[in-house]
Amino acid sequence: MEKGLVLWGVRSIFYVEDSEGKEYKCVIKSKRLDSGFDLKGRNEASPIVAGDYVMFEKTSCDEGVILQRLPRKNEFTRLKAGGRVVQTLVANVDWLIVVDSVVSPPLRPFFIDRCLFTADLMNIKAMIVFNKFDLLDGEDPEEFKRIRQAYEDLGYPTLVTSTVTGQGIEELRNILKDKTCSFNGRSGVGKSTLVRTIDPELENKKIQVGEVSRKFNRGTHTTTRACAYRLSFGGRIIDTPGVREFSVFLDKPEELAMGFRDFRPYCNCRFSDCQHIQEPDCGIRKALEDGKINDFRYESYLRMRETVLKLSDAKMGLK
Ligand SMILES: Nc1nc2c(ncn2[C@@H]2O[C@H](COP(=O)(O)OP(=O)(O)OP(=O)(O)O)[C@@H](O)[C@H]2O)c(=O)[nH]1
Ligand SMILES: [Mg+2]
Ligand SMILES: [Zn+2]
Repeated sequence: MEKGLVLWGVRSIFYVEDSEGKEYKCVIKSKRLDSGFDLKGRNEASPIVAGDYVMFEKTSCDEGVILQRLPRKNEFTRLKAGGRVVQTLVANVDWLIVVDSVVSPPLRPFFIDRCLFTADLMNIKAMIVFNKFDLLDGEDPEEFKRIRQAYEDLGYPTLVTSTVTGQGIEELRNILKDKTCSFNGRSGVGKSTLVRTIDPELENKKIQVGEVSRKFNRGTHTTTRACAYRLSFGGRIIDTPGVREFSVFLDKPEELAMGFRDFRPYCNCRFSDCQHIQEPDCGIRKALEDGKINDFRYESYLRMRETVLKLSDAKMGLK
């Protein structure tokens, strides 16, 4: 039995790399592998994901059996299927890199905020890459600058990149070097293109990139499974499939505000169960009026609250 790293998996087959960098096509030994994750009555999409360390046994020169999943340092998890399924997208990363595009598909801070919220909840360091900066030509960069600065002020490092002009690519390489990071974000923002641009030596991996649909101005879900790549300059990058919906793994809406870094100092409302909507003496609304909380962050809070309410209703329906 030896330790291996899960590079990618599809259904019940997982590709595991041994300490010498050799890949083995593995299955899980028992029918169920205890994940140890508190699922709160939900199902889990897969107990093993890219970035997991496992104990496995080689059964031939390129096949093996997974016996155990080792404890995770962290995991990036969302709810899907109307809140009934817990899906871990990636595990054991040093940095979660939320990728969004500034244009096409248009920038969506509320999506970034869901990822950042989850990263904070799961104790993962997170940063933001704003890709496709070449397309910002002629657009209003003031609004973008304001949003970027807001994230910097919150303590999330940001980087502007373009795979067309090469802007920010060298900086990105320096960030990734000798670490394990993952690219997460919506479909079509350029995660896979960034992987290919960062390390041209991955050419033989034939990483697919897709078009952005003209009709809907969104990606076409080209990458279908998370995959860890070894970078030739040191480190690993995990490319993940773009997700359309990202619901936070949280049951109670009243826990939501505390998960927003910028809200925390102002959670001193008159009512301890304040929802920060229209209650009197609400610390959050006051901070919003005083300009201490950004309007787009409050907007994200409202949207996430709606989702959490809807999903906890759906979960009630299950019982
Ligand atoms: N103009 C411009 N286009 C880019 C840039 N980066 C990526 N693209 C284009 O964006 C489209 C989508 O890129 P992908 O890399 O497939 O996006 P993805 O985030 O991996 O999408 P999924 O795999 O579906 O999650 C492709 O047509 C890329 O050529 C960029 O910096 N500038
Ligand atoms: Mg992709
Ligand atoms: Zn309040």
